[in-house]
Amino acid sequence: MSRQNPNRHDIPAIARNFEIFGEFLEFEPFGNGHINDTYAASYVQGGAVIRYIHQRVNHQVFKNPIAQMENIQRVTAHVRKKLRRTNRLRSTREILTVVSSRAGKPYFIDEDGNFWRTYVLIEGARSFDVANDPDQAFEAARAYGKFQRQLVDFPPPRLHEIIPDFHNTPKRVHSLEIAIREDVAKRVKGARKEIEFALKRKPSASRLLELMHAGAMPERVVHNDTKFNNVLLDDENGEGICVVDLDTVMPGLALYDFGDMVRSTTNSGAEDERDLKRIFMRPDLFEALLRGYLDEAGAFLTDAERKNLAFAGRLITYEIGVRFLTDHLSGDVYFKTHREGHNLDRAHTQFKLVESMEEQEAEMESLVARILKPKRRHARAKK
Ligand code: ADP
Ligand code: GN1
Ligand code: MG
Repeated sequence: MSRQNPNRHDIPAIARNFEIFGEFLEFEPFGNGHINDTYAASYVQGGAVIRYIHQRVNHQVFKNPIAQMENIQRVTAHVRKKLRRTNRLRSTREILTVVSSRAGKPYFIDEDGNFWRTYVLIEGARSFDVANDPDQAFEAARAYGKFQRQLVDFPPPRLHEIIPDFHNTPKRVHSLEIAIREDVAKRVKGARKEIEFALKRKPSASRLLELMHAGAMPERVVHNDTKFNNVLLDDENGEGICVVDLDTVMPGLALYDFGDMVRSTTNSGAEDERDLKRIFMRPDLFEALLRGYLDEAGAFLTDAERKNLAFAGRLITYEIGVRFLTDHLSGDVYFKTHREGHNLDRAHTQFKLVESMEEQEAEMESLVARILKPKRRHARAKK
């Protein structure tokens, strides 16, 4: 099992390698991400306490952190330029800010070969693992939609593909099949039902890729990891103010982002809830996501993208379920786990959610159709 041990890293020593002025006060592990080791550290600068995020990049997952930081810097610079034009005060609150190392690099490599980066910590806002109400879902989706919109005119060269085939669902299923065949952790026997569920749905795994290859869906610069807890909501007014976790920002489909919003936000329970009776797709949250996302992305989405909004939710939920199941069968080597069978529980929950979306397919599609329908102007109102 992989766990985060807060004493594992000498954060004050790491922190000294970044361009931060003032006295180091304290640090604590931060957030609930499944991949990196994230810490919030406080400093006293000129009499005020200022916080930064220090983050160890998981280099097992991200094999080329230098290319990753290049992507992150280009993307954040592009968005910041736009923010500055409208409101300079928001330019370090609505997009991540990378803090340079003392050597002038956007990262620092420690003596154990760990790769560290530092961000300005965005204050007065937080992320949630589970959405409480439609307002939160709306705000999160609007923030992710806005992020895509801000990147619609992102200039060449093409961003590095940080993890190739990250959302290639058929390849994810293929990796599952390999894990079943190899059965390295001897867990196949205990996961028969989940395996059967996953393999039965293999035929629909390639729909979005086929549309992309047919030219109906454009490649865009997208976030690729639009989990509900990767967006910060303002403490005071609940507004979705900043999208974080830019590790996987790279070329992809707009619907990968919408799909993962649906997976992580419309769930009636936690991602790893064990009591499956509590898991279903909440249509009120789905509707809020649609409205929030389309508020920003409605202006640029193609017809094929619009028509597949509901399908994308089911596909990405299935895909992440397949990934959790694969990791379980491989002995928990990718996602952080905090208990025995954690990845299997997560897979279980994702598949229950897929089932709930299958049952509510007609309702989801009609919600999409209703929201996309152009508002009819009252003939006389114009006179
Ligand atoms: P992981 O890749 O492991 O998911 P994240 O980059 O998402 O790591 O960081 C983990 C959590 O830390 C996020 O979900 C968010 O709550 C918080 N976080 C990350 N960066 C910032 C930041 N700059 N300001 C405030 N909170 C942040
Ligand atoms: C990981 O990093 P985090 O916790 O935001 C994963 C996503 C999965 C998600 C499932 C780089 O996201 O792809 O959808 O867990 N990130 C990576 O909760 O693999
Ligand atoms: Mg995250």
